[in-house]
Amino acid sequence: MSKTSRRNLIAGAAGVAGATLLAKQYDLIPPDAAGIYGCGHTLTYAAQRLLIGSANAREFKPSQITKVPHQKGSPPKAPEYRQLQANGFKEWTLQVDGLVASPAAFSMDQLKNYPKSTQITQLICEEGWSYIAEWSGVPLAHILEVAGAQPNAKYVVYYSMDKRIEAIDMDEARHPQTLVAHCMNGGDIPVGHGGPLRLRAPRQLGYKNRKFLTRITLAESLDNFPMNYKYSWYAGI
Ligand SMILES: Nc1nc2c(c(=O)[nH]1)N[C@H]1C(S)=C(S)[C@@H](COP(=O)(O)O)O[C@H]1N2
Ligand SMILES: [Mo]
Repeated sequence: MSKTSRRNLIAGAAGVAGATLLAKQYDLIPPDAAGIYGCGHTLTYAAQRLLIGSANAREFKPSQITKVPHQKGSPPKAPEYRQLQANGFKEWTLQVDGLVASPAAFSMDQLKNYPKSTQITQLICEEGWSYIAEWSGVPLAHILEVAGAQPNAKYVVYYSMDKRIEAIDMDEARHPQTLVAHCMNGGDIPVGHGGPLRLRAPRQLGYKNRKFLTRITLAESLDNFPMNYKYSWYAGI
């Protein structure tokens, strides 16, 4: 987008209606735009996407890693999870489907053999706490490439063993810091932090960083997914 169009959008922000129109023009209407908070969600998403673009989340030094990181919630109660855990998560798979050329189930071994990226980043919960940790895993962009993401895919919807569902747009999905993480602080991801597999999107708030990742579906729209919009769909920091 040109500098002029950016300026236009920012100027438009003075009037919500104007900004919403411009956001629409640039395809920056978030999927939870409807309802009372709609205008606010649209402004946050459009403004962040245009101003921040592909900026990286801040990275930290090893000495800054939090000694005892906060663990939120408990591991999935499903017997299936316990069985997989008892076998060292060797049988865990990541299903990739939807708008891809080759739907597939990736094993942990396969994922561990893909290119690996490491980052020391902060996980920030909307409740007001945070921690810094090292994460390693496969860039989600690589998995999208292997599976053959179709050009009409607009969202990556993801599922976890505890049935929670989340989604990010393709910009976030292809951002080099967005990982399908299988390592935390140099070892396997502990169960308390989402082992064996977690979506790590350090530019997004905690709740977008789903633990116990089981499935990724590419979609053109979120209309037919049971999304939970308790929090804003776009959680850029
Ligand atoms: N599957 C799953 N992932 C989840 C959650 C959850 O309840 N289930 N909670 C989210 C929220 S709100 C936060 S803040 C982080 C907390 O991660 P932590 O336990 O590593 O601190 O996990 C996120 N990922
Ligand atoms: Mo959170």
